[in-house]
Amino acid sequence: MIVRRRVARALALLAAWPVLARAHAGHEETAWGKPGDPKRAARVVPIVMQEREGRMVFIPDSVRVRTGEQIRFVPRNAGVLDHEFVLATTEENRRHAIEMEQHPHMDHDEPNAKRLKPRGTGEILWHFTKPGRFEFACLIPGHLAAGMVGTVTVE
Ligand SMILES: [Cu+2]
Repeated sequence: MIVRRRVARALALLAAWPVLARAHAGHEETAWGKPGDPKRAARVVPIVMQEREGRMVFIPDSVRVRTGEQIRFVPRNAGVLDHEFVLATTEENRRHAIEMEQHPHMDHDEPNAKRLKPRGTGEILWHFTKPGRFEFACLIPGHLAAGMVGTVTVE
């Protein structure tokens, strides 16, 4: 009985963390699409992350996509600090950024998010199933404000 009660309490705690659950997209469909299928074709979009002239940037900082298209983002950290690439809605990323203020060393390695050390390269394979305006951002405290945000326009 006690064990069962403990399990119930653990499940209740998990349910109390919807912010984390939403921020870390699993394999389910989200408002901005879903993890891609590696067996299907994907367009490769390289993204460089770096510090530049007192700012922090993504190059390019805007990407256009057709609805239904799969994109293989290849973020590469060309800077001297850790950076991350988090693909989501603007609302989701702002909520997640607040979480990051409390846990700045969260090590993202999710279908929609990758944290990279200097000279590191990663891959985010994403299937954009709905039109809309989404974004990729670096949620390490201070980086978004320094300029690390880009847009994905799905038409
Ligand atoms: Cu960064």
